Amino acid sequence: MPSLFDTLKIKDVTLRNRIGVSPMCQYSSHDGMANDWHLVHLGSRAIGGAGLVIAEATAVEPRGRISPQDAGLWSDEQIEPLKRITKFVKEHGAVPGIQLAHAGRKGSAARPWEGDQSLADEESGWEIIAPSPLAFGHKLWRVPKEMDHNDIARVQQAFRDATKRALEAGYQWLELHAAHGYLCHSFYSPLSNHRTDEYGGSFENRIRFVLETFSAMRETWPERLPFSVRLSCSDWVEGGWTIQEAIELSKKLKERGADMIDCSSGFGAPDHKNYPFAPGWQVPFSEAIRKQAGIATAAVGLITEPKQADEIIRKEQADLALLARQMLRDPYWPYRAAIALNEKEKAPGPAAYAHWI
Ligand code: 8CM
Repeated sequence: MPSLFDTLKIKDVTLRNRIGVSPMCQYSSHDGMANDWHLVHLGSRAIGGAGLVIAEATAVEPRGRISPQDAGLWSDEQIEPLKRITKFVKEHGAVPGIQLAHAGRKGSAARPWEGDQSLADEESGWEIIAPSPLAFGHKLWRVPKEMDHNDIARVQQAFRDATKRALEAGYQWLELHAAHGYLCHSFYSPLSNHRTDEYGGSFENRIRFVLETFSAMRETWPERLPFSVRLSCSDWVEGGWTIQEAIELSKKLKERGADMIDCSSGFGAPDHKNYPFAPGWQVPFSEAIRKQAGIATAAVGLITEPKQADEIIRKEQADLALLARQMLRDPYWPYRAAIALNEKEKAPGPAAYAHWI
């Protein structure tokens, strides 16, 4: 029976344990460039003992940023500061990962602590794109331009180019952000995709964009390195995307070379009143995809307690536990978890700390 402090080998990469830092937007970049904040933020969590540290949603083109302060990999200049971070993360025993993203119709917004609302052109906003010209709603009032076939090809090329840059920057784990109402999710959800061409309508057509984008990235990303896809496994809305569709999509991603599905949900529409927020609320999606699509999964969402995370792994509901907000509260969570689970020897800490604690 696997447990939280067992290693996890996927392709040529071995994680020292089953604890991952979920990608978390810092909204702290200038022109998409990483800086000392990102080094300290990600570096602390590597020192903190996680097996995998996934850098925040990183835009593949400027139009694909959520906010003006998002991280980016749309230019070669953005590689160098990331190299410093990946080197540090590796030196401290964690595997550096990166989540590549395009915000689609949720782009051009103020960062959360500045209101989360759409930014107008004169407030440093920009034209956004999506499968259909439908605004997200609530504070995100901007109406996106409907993508034509040129736009689709250009965005997919941007994902390919950013993948190449991620490899050059030293990342060893790639994730495609295909959840939370951003571009890929907005194609596969019937709520946001009203197209009548081959990218809309039937299930096969709605998943075409994410499958093509994934394949373009997989061709570029070395076969020996892991590649995960974060999905919204349900829209939590009557008439929206369902877990059955997410299972079918996961099977197709597996056939095309995906190594893991990172199982999240929702956030494709502004109304969250149907979401059953509770500890481990998205774990059933991970379990269903792991069993029914036969692919490794990551569980994410309100995982805070060592025993809870360990049980998810022991019950084989997921192969990896991703922690987000709990890692903001406590970068040293893996050490505390090792002590709580009587496995202190599996997480001794960096030498400069271990002797004293
Ligand atoms: C912010 C940016 C991008 C995301 C996010 C958030 C916040 C919560 C979340 O996902 O679940 O994908």
